[in-house]
Amino acid sequence: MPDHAPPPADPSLLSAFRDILGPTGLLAEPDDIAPHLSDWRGLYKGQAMAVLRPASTEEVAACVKLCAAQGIAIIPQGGNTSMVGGATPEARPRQVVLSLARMNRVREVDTADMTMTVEAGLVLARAQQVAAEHGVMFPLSLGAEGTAMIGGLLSTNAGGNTTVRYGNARELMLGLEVVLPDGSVINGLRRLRKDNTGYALRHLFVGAEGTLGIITAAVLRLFPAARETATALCAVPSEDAALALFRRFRAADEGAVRAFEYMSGIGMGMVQATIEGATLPLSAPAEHYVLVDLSASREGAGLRGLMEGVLEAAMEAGEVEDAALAESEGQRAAIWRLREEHPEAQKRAGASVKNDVSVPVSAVPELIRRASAACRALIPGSRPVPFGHMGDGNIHMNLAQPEGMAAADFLARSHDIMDTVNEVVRDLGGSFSAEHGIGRLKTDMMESWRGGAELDAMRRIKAALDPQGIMNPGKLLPDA
Ligand code: FAD
Ligand code: 2HG
Ligand code: ZN
Repeated sequence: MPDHAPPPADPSLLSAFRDILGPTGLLAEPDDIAPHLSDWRGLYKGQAMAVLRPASTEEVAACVKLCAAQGIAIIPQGGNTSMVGGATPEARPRQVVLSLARMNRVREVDTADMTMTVEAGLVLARAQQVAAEHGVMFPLSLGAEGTAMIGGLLSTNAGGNTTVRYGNARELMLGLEVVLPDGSVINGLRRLRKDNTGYALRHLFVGAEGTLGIITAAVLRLFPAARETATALCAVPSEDAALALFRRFRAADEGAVRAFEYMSGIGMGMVQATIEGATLPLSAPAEHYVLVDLSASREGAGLRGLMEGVLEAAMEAGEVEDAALAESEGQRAAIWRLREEHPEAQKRAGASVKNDVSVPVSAVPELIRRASAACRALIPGSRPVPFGHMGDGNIHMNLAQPEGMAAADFLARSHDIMDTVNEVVRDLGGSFSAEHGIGRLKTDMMESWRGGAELDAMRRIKAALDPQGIMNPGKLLPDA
């Protein structure tokens, strides 16, 4: 049986789901189910007897009740852009994928309270667009924003490019509606900035990766729209210079920095080699790059002057070799494209191992240097491709296969590579899981990073809310 073939379906069960969901709410044919059974990188494959596509919270609750009564596992799925196989079912019998894609309504936008109440299946780019139509902004921003959904973003506590200014998904959420593993519903769609009524249960579900319940709707925070921006791509001589530049901008006007992203020469080379129309707006390639994005909610904020002033001082200090300032929205988008195409370029350039790690911001240069050297020593010819959110300490310390090596041979070393990077991360007081989550990829690392009382408390929370273990089995927590 191929990996993605569903186990023999129980017709009476399927018809019970169909009664709840209607004919368009249930996928049971192998060809229809297949796209939901693997991840975007094609690293994981699993099985499911059906894909449930509820259109309302009531339908989600009814499906979950039925699953709980029948002991059927549920894999919640949003845009399926997880980097860690979090939304991909395992090869277990008796499980369903529950897709939130049809729950994509904006229930309310309130520009007095600066909140937006949306359903879990709303795609992030659409949330941004709706906010803009109301003259405000939803600031979460990442490469997968055209596909990733609010429920998935909250369930992974996604970070992205703007964490340095606005925080992670958690900081952008005020209230949640959640269907618990027994089918009961927590209606916590409150839009309060202060709400200390007992345990902050809403925060338990953020970053829980679908292991504690299903987020069906959320109250999100809105912000004033950006009325002025300034964006630059800088060539810098070293990782230390990149950090020094960040400190310069922070000292000049911390509130203006919307994103501060690091890229390596190798990564930029891959983007130029594999992505059509990706052109470097600088006179020569460099070993290190930084993308600085400034924004202000008021016109006449003088961001261009701020950008030029800081870059001039940095050039005098030898921290910047060359810089290109965007002169139009088109140029700004072109600079951002060089950054956002890094994951796709890596995918096209062959096999790679991802290490989504974080360290204190001050330790980023040392992380990049030490982890790169350790990886090269482990696999001669391999190419470190560190890039990411330098301003918040989160670097994607990825490793690309040596040219000419068989992808399978390289991927067989994945855990050695992750261990090698993580050793440096641990030494620098960092985390092995910064913004993508644990998913299927990293469960076996939980014991050594969060063992003892911390992991024990997590297990007890899981057992209390999901005693049957039906919510997204095999993810986040290692098997006891
Ligand atoms: P899915 O992949 O469908 O699911 C993710 C997890 O959440 C799974 O465990 C799933 O079971 C669970 N889940 C989904 N919906 C629900 C729900 N309603 N209730 C309960 N559990 C649920 N991530 C970042 O943090 N920062 C980035 O900069 C970033 N850039 C990316 C760029 C690219 C090109 C790609 C492909 C991915 C990127 N990601 C990034 C990773 C990914 O987009 C995020 O993890 C995102 O939050 C996943 O959203 P999703 O809707 O696709 O969720
Ligand atoms: C990004 O920042 C994403 O582009 C993806 O988090 C990182 O591909 C990666 O490793
Ligand atoms: Zn990232």
